[in-house]
Amino acid sequence: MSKFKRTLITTALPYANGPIHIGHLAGVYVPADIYARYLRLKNEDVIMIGGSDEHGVPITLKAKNEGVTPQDIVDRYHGIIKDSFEKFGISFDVYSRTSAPIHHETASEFFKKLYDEGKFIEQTSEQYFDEENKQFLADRYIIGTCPKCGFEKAYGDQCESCGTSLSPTELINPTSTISGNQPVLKETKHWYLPLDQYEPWLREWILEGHQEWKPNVYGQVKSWIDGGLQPRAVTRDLDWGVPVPVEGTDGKVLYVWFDAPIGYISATKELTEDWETYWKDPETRMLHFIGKDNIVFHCIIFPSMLKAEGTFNLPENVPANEFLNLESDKISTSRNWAVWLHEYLEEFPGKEDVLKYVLTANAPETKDNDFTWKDFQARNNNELVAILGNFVNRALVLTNKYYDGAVPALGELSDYDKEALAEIGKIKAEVEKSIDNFRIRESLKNAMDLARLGNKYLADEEPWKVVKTDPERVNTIMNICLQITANLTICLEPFLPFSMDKLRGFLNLGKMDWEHFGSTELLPVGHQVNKPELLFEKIEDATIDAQIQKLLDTKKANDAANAVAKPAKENCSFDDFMKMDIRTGTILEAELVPKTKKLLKLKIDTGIDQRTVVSGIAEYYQPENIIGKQVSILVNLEPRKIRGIESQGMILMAEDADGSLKFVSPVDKVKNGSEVR
Ligand code: B3M
Ligand code: ZN
Repeated sequence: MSKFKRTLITTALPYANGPIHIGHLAGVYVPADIYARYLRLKNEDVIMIGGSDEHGVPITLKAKNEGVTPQDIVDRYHGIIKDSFEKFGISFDVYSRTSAPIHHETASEFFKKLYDEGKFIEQTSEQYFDEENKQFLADRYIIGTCPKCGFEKAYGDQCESCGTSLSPTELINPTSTISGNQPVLKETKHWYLPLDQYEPWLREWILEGHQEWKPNVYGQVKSWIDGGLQPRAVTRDLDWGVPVPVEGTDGKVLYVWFDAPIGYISATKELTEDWETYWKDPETRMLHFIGKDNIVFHCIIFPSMLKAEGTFNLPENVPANEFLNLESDKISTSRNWAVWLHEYLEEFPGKEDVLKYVLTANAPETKDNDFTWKDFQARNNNELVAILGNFVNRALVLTNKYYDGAVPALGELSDYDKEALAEIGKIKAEVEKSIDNFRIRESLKNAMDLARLGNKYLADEEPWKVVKTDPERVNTIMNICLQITANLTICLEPFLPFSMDKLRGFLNLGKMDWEHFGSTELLPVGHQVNKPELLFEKIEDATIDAQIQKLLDTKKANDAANAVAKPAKENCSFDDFMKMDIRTGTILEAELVPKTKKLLKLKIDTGIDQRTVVSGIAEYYQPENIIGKQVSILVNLEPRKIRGIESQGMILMAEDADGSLKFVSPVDKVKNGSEVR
């Protein structure tokens, strides 16, 4: 492995202010996990670091909205996130959190060292201050009118209506969301990392020294550097975070993007006393797995911090991914447009590998990609079931049938046999080449070629026919199929760890290192295999339709929440209004109008009489649930025939934003026949 003896893999620390979704998994954790498992199979020295990012303003805002402490929030989501990772088999060597004392200590020391060595510049600026609550306001705590589009609830850092980035002082009529008052500008002192001073070094280190980085990463870094780097504040006025370790700085904490990457160091300390070997020995290779929105922090800011500190290694590569969309729409927590991992785990038990497979096969490595449920189903049914599952199942079933499960001996090899066996080694080389270059998506395709090879070989050789004419020949065919199957357990282990574990169980085989991949003698003659179960099962249309419906419901709910009330109709005269005779009445009977889905036939006690009304509410109310309900009814509407029934009046309904109908009833019971005016 060239000049490196070991690898430190870091994975972006998810914010502990919500659960995680498929976008996180596809962009960061699945590729990192595949890579780490691959290195472990090669017996390399590797550790994979993860943890929750538990500081930052969004967490304090959420806590405030819910009336709980920030610690309550991060405890809740750290638990949910950690649990989802475990169940998906993301193989962290440590999963830590930035509210841990070891992290506070580590981040604090790191800052102090740079501070003592004069690596920061001190700068005083004016920032908004809430006088009532005696606190400086983070950008997100200030709302006001957007100077660009006039939206009245723009945040201090961004207008969510037109997307413009803002600074708080650009807002018209700024208001503190804490007190509701107008904040005042007040001087405050902060420490800045002078990134401008690191620019020449960054150019040399990345733009010249790391041209092998992925084009999306390299390109983004280059455009940041070419745009000119500015000093970056590394402290904030906030009461949640790592306190600034300097006298007289009460109410100030380290900026979340200063402390979070140091979280990788703290987590390593939590894992091993030997943490310095992983961070400082030049023979350690550090890799940051992240999503594209984190590139500047991992390629420019954190390396500059490490450079300033002086004793740490720099990342050797940052294989950042683009974004995953969901059914052609950007994944969004606030719009609930996501496939949440904790929900998937409940709805698709035992199918963790399937999701990992689909997310890898469709990984947003070089461009944004789209997750669709139809594609999920197709990849499961046409690839995992029809190719991989089908091949190994037939290989094992036939071995049990012809040989009672004992591996038969190879006979004389045909050219085709030799070709098939040689192909195993070639596939291994392909997988290695792509995975070593962080082309994980391609490496999965290469790995699946082994299953394709097996499937094709078996279909071409047709042992179930040959057995009738040349049973000796079948020994060779089945031996080759079984050797391919055994190789699959190594080849696909990094990608489908739960399934390969199962397959090893069917084969009655232990876990093998990567170096054995390619051998055509993994299963000795006479080795006893077990009866197989299905490795993957078909996913039916109904299951997929239910998921699609769930998303449609989300869309509908979002549309409803965003809908604005229709403008008022033209004025009518008081006399016109008084022509309508609206009364209260009680539903006495209700039944579905035969052969319809929407109509109910109701019998209403109007106080004046009992009459029949046909109403289009059957989608919203069950007949048996509305008997005895008091409603409002227009009693002097001309009778109309609906489906052959004379309807004498109209029940008043309020139409909700999603189109559903609700009764307009008196809040307190009144006498039937009371006039509604
Ligand atoms: N929590 C941002 C994010 O989740 C941030 C990553 C920190 S990595 C040190 O996108
Ligand atoms: Zn705007």
